[in-house]
Amino acid sequence: MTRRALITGITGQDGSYLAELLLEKGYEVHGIKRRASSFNTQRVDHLYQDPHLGDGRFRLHYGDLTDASGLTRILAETEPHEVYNLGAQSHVGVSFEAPDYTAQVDALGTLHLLEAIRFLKREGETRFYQASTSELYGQVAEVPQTETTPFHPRSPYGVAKLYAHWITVNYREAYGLYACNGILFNHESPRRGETFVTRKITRGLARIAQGLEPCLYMGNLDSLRDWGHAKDYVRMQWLMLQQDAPEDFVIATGVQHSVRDFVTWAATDLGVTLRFEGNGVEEVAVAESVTGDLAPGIRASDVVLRIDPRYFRPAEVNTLLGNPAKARAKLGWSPQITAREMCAEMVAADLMLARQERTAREAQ
Ligand code: NDP
Ligand code: GDR
Repeated sequence: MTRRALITGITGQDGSYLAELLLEKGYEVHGIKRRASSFNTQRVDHLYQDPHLGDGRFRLHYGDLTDASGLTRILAETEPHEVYNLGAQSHVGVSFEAPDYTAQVDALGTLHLLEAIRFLKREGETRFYQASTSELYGQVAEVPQTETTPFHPRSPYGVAKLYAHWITVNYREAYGLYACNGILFNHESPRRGETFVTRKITRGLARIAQGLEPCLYMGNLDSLRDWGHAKDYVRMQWLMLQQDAPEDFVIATGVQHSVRDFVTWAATDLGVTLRFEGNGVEEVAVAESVTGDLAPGIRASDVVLRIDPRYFRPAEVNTLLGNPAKARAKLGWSPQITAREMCAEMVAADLMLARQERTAREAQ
């Protein structure tokens, strides 16, 4: 029998990789996309087949996590065996500017899905995966963080996700739903949204290297994160729903780096050695030497990075480091791609895009 999955957030980074993985495994994949005034399906366009021509195993439905009745209808129509709730207002910085909306989508959106699953009672089990986050730890009380580390979120995003986390646990305990949380640490890829720090760095420096922009403006360079690759992490999302009993798992690499490290790596991959000068908001990064075959952007002695206080957050999560021991022991999972390798992949992808844009501009 063909298994059916429903993915919210299918147009996002993780949703696109998870859809690919499930299609490879033979699933029928249904995804929820939001109505937007311009195209927002670029990350999954390569999966789309004309339902009249292809095998129709990939289908998109209009919906929104704030629209409970719409979600219930989609669940009733698609009758999924597995629901992956990846949809969210997922930007921590933006959540300070849109706290109410973030709560509606990230907290109540999760409740809407759980309620729909509980009421519809598909014949056989509907398993539920919740995209929980290391942002729950916030002001960390323990290093490294495990499934039992206390939570202290530091943003409206983190607090909304805390509700989503506990309502998932609650529906498991109260109604016996197969529902679990993947507490995922930061994971990135060439498909990462352009305003998250890793992609902002690889895209920004690649554009400077191609002469498309003069300078990259950043926030807190001292922030420490445990970065993995999204492809490794979606494998875990699927594995968590294949167990005999539902459980929550931390997914992380167990290795930590600073934002400044990531800037240095990306510059190195572009053939640029950086020197950091100054302190706090006065800090800048200067290109000390340039060896790459670059045109016509960075020259030695150019300032390529400046601090802009607007990118500091009202409350920061300074350090996160996960311990994935439980996932390793129980699910046999370990990440295959290091943060350094991932940075090189992201730089190569962004350099290609920047080169294409420069060529297009020159042709005008
Ligand atoms: P993205 O920001 O790339 O994708 C978010 C997805 O949610 C997009 O498809 C977006 O649609 C959709 N979405 C946003 N608002 C709504 C809404 N109101 N109704 C329906 N869908 C909506 O996130 P990621 O792929 O990086 O992350 C996936 C999930 O994992 C998120 O829940 C995130 O919070 C969580 N997470 C991510 C981590 C990471 O490091 N990437 C780590 C831990 C947790 P659109 O394309 O139209 O904007
Ligand atoms: P995060 O990711 O907040 O950890 O949330 P992000 O990449 O936005 O920030 C990581 C760290 O970098 C610092 N930083 C900057 N961040 C951004 N976005 N832009 C900047 O210019 C900048 N300069 C420094 C931040 O202050 C922060 O400390 C991500 C999201 O994917 C969440 O959805 C997910 O839950 C968590 O990861 C785990």
